[in-house]
Amino acid sequence: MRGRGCISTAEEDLQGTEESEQGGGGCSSTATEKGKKGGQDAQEVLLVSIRTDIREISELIRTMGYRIRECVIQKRPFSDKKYYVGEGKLQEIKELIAKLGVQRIIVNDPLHPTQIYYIEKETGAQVVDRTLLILEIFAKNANSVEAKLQVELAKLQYEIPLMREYVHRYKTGEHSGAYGGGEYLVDQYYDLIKRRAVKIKATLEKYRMARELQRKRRAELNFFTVALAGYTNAGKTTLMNALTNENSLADEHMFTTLSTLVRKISVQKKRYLIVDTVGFIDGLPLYVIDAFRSTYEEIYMADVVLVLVDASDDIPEMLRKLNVVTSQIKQYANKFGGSNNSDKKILYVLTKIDCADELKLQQVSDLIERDYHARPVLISVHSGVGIKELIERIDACVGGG
Ligand SMILES: Nc1nc2c(ncn2[C@@H]2O[C@H](COP(=O)(O)OP(=O)(O)OP(=O)(O)O)[C@@H](O)[C@H]2O)c(=O)[nH]1
Ligand SMILES: [Mg+2]
Repeated sequence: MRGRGCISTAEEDLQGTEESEQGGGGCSSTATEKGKKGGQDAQEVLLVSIRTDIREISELIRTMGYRIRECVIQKRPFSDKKYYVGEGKLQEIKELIAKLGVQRIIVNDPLHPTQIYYIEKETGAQVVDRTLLILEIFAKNANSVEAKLQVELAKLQYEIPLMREYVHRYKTGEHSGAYGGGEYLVDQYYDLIKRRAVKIKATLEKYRMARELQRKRRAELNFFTVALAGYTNAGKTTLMNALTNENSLADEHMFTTLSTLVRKISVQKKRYLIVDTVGFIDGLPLYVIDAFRSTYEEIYMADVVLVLVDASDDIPEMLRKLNVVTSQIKQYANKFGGSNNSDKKILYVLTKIDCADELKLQQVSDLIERDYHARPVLISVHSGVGIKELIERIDACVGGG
């Protein structure tokens, strides 16, 4: 096999979920997540892109613990159907791979299985497209049984069309060797991953139902739920820690948080549950969002959603990320939440304002007000600015103040 198989034997019980509603107390994820981040040898990779903006993919590569040895950029309006880049560029890549001894190519876009097949066939290197890179980061950071199953399901959904491509090439005689077990075994493996996906879906549905019950219980106990949403690395966990005296892992890497964490706070005699969960990113395929449905639902179903925007980014980047987050929330709230979500209260929050000058904050606030009809709250957790106002705004949202 090509070594992409991701069928695991993760325990399928409803124990080990990371969620906890205890006030204070340690977050069991912290140590595990820290442990997983350290000590990984930097594997060298070749980055290939048809766009010049490689900031985000470079960040993802760093987060995964890889090191970019060389970067090949061929500016094109759309990718080549077979090789992603043109044939001439592919030759260049082939020579580079041989010269540098690099075994992985990271591609700055999601690829079609046919493209993966042909690039791997030509170069002999393993191709990791943007989607798989994100899934690898998810796999590295998943620390609860539920998160592990969600990642496994997403990886299987990624794998199935790729398998289909390889099976097709194998059966037409175009590909040999990789599936040394023969046609029968290939079919068997294909069936196995499909069956495994069905089984995981059923288990995840149980988790989802359990969360739904939990939400009902919280509502009956008059808790207001405040979800922290935002692009990955926006500063959600840092804010969660500040609001709840928690000490969850927050760092400069992407997708540090993958499991949901719920903590109680009380404000003006009202009881709130603050929910920190997985971040958003551009271009995440639907099946990944679907696999993480129970997790993202914590955002869609909250009474108030804080949409965090990282003010240390430049203005176009802030608006791009904000657009990704709000359109994904809208899209999936409609899909999963029905009409309940039409009156959801969203508060826009510019975070890390200690890293931005007055003029930039003024300009981006005006743009957000123009496009989203609400003035953002400006905060810096590091300096403490704006936190009091944020709490007041949350309280006002649920009918207080
Ligand atoms: N300067 C500054 N940095 C901040 C502030 N808030 C968060 N950060 C930094 O931003 C980085 C990301 O913070 P996190 O809280 O991990 O962000 P997140 O949104 O939870 O990220 P993921 O869980 O990876 O999606 C960390 O290095 C934080 O120290 C702030 O107010 N000012
Ligand atoms: Mg986080």
